[in-house]
Formats: sequence, C-alpha cells, structure tokens
Amino acid sequence: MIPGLIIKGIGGFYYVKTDLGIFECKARGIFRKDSFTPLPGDKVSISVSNEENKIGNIEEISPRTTQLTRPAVANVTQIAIVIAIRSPQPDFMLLDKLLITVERKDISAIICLNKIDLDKEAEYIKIIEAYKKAKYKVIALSSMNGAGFGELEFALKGNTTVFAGQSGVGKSTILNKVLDSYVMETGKVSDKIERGRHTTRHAELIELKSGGFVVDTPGFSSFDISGFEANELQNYYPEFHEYFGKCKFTGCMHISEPSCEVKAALEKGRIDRRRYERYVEFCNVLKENQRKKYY
Ligand SMILES: Nc1nc2c(ncn2[C@@H]2O[C@H](COP(=O)(O)OP(=O)(O)O)[C@@H](O)[C@H]2O)c(=O)[nH]1
Ligand SMILES: [Mg+2]
Ligand SMILES: [Zn+2]
Repeated sequence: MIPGLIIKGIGGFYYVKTDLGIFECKARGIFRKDSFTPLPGDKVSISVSNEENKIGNIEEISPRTTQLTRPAVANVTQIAIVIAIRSPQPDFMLLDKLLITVERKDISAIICLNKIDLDKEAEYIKIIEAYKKAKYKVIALSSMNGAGFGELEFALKGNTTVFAGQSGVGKSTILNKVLDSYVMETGKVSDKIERGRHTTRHAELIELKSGGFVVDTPGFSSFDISGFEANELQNYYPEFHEYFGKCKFTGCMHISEPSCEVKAALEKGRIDRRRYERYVEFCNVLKENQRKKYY
C-alpha cells in the first residue's frame, strides 16, 4: 500500500495524489457499507491495481482533523473569506456569519478584501481596522494590479485553504493569479443565469508550488447560523475573549447587563461598534429561535 491524498472525487472515482503520481481510485465496498464517504482532503492508503495506468483502490482513510460540509472537504486548516470593496458591496452580516461558523470549528480564518483598485477613497482601511480589532488577519487585494498577493501567498503556504464568500467577489480570479498556470473559470458579476456553469461543482484541492493546497468554491449569498444557543454566541467573537469572567454578572451576554466589560471596551473603541451591533442582532435571532422551539 502507498500513502496519498484525495484531491478530487467525481462519480465514485477519487483522484489520489501519491509520490508515484495521481491514481484514479475506487473506494472499497467497506466504506459504502458504513455509509462513510471519502472526501477530498482525506489522507488515505491505496493499493495499486495497475501501476502503468495509475489505477488503485482506497483501503484506509486516516482520522480527519476537520470536516466541512459545504464544500465537503476534510482536513482544511484555513478558510479565506473573500469580500469585495464593491461590485458586489460587502455583506458584513454574511462575513460575520461565516466567521462564526469557522470559529465553531478548529480552523483559522483570514479575510481577503478584494478589488481595492475600485476604492479610490481608500475606504477599505476602515474595514481592515474593524476586523483587526476582532483579531482577524485582513489582506487587502487587487487581482487587477496585484496588490497584496505577496502577503496572501505567504498566508497560504503550508495550509489547506478553502476560499469562501459571495459569488462575484473574485475568488476564482484570485486563485487563478495565485496558481497562474491553472486556469479556472471566472464569471462576470452579471452572469447570474450562467452561474451554474461558472462554478466549481466538485471541490478540488489544487497544489501550490510553494506548498499547501487551495480549494475554490462556488460561493453563496446567504445562510443561517444555527445549532447552538444565544449564550454561546459570544464564544465565537475573539475580541470578547479577554473580558470573559470580568463582567459583574456571570452569564453576562454583554447586551443590557450593567457593569459589563465588553460594553466598556466598546465605549473605548476597542471593539468595533458595527460588528457589536451585528452580534446583538444575531443574539436576538438565536433567542427568538429558542423561544419558538420551547413554547
Ligand atoms: N476591479 C476588479 N475586478 C475584479 C477583481 N477581482 C476579480 N474581479 C472581477 O470580478 C468578477 C468576478 O470574479 P470571479 O473570480 O468570477 O468571482 P467569484 O464568483 O468569487 O469566483 C470578474 O469579472 C473579475 O474580473 C479585482 O481585484 N478588481
Ligand atoms: Mg468562482
Ligand atoms: Zn458583559
């Protein structure tokens, strides 16, 4: 048996990268019986059935460190959430929901702020500052003039990074530029009807020359946060962490309680107000969902 990495799965075939090249493999019946499906990103052992034609069988799958469902990829170490300064306008609700989702897993997040060439007034600086307060790395990019790509490539090195974010923000364009030899389909923002054809339906790990892998995704316009209760939400805000246990009330949700250190930090400008306001909004939605569930 030889070790490998699943880089893509299509119609029951898995493409496994090994030291001997890429093998087209099937997963043995045993996985199907356990309703366990191999995923791109899985570290596997394969048996070689035909070395010349690079045909093999997946025999074993190593335990996963992480598992994403949309896209279905295993062992992702980093999510790059891409937003554009305009065209389309940044959707900060979506950005924060994505960040919450990433915080709930053992994966780190970076924010790629693309299309800064369209930002003549350098408005993007404010976005960088807001999210720096939230402890996130923000990389300002322009796929048009190449700004920020050195920093991006450094951040990608050695990671398996999934690119997420709204359709049209420039994910595929950024990846094409990073990979330069690998051509992915990119779409115009107006090509809404064509979207299906412009998107990568099968998650694929693409190897970087500098080490590491990237995964493009089709992008989506909305989704809901769910699966946890309102009082947990604060855990997914890195900028709140240093104040935990310092508020007057145990179980403080940092909204209307007196002597709250999070709110004190907000007044001092150490927490971004807009992001805090979205926190309150999400909290109310989660509370409302709980109320509906129990009464
Ligand atoms: N001005 C400008 N346009 C960009 C930039 N990056 C991408 N675009 C354009 O934005 C559109 C959508 O890009 P695409 O990569 O398909 O977005 P995706 O849906 O996120 O993969 C295309 O027309 C790109 O040419 C950028 O940095 N600046
Ligand atoms: Mg795309
Ligand atoms: Zn508090």
